[in-house]
Amino acid sequence: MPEATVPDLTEILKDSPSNWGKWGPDDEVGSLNYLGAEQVLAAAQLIRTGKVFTLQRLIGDPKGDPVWPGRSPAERTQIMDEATWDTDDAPAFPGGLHYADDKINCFLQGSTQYDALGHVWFDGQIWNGYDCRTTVGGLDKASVEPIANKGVVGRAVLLDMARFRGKPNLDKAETYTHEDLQACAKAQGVTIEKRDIILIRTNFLKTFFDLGDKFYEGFCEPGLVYSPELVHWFQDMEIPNLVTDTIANEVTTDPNNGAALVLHNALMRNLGITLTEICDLENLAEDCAADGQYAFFYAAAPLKVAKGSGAPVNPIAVK
Ligand code: UVW
Repeated sequence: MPEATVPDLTEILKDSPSNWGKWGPDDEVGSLNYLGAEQVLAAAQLIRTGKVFTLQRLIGDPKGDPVWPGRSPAERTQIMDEATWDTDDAPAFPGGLHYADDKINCFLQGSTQYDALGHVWFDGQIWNGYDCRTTVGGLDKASVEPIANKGVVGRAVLLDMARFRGKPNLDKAETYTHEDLQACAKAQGVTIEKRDIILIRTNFLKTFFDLGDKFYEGFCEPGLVYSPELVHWFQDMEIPNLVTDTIANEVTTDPNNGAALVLHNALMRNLGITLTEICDLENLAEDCAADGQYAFFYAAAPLKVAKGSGAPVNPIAVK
C-alpha cells in the first residue's frame, strides 16, 4: 500500500477501547494489575511434574541475534580473563586472585524482553494519557522499572499457531485473529481463561537462522492483526501480558490499512497490556505437544532499568 494512503493511528484507533484511568492517574503497570495473589495461587495449582522451561533467547548467540530492523545485535566484550595476567601491569590481588569480566552493549529491546508501557505512542500521549514529552531523555512515566518491581506471575496458556496450522513455522506476513487463538486453544484441549498470560508460538525466527541477511528483505513478521473485535476481546478477557516468539508480537504491517505496529498501540498504549517479545518457545511447545498440558505457571521479571523503555528477561514456565 503506498504510504500516502496509510491512515494515521489516530484515525485507525479512533473507536478503540482504552483502560486509561482504570487504575488511577499514576498507574504505570496497566493490565498487570489483573495479576494478584489470587492469580498466583491458582497458577501454582498447575505445577504437577516440576518441569521447568526457560524462555529467553541466547544473548550474543554465535548464530546471530534477531532484532528489529535498525537495531544492532548485542556485543559482548571480554574485559578480563587469564590473558590479563600475561602482562606485568596486571592487577595483583592478595592471595593470587584471577577472574573473568565482560560487558555487553545491547539494545534493551535487543533480546527477549518486556516492553515498557511507554515504549510506543501516537498523538502525543503514552499509556494512561501521560504526555509523550515524558519520554525525552528516558521514560519518566511508564518505564520498565515499575513492571520489573511488580513482576509477572500467573496462569499462562501456550497457543501453538504453527502446529495448529500444520507447518514448521508461520510465514512472512501471515496473520491470525483472536478467533484463531480460540480455535487453536480448542484444538489443543485448553481453555483460555480470564486474566491468562497468552503465549503464542509461530517459530518464525527459524527463518532468521535459515535465511541469514535475506531475513530482513521485505521485513514483515507474522502475527495478530488489528480489528476492533480483537481489541475488545483482549479487554474483556482482561489479558495482562502477550508473549510471542517474534520480534514485535504482531503482524509488522497491517494488511488492511498499511500501518505499522497497530496493536502495539491498541493493546499496549491504550489497554496497558504488557508485550513480551523474542521468546524461544520451542522446548516448551515440544513438551506441550507431548503431554497435552498447554496451561502452566509462568513467572517473569525484566531487569530493573531506571527510565528504560524495555529490558531483557528470562521468563520461566513451570508444569
Ligand atoms: C518496536 O516497538 C519498534 O519494536 P519492539 O516492540 O519489538 O521493541
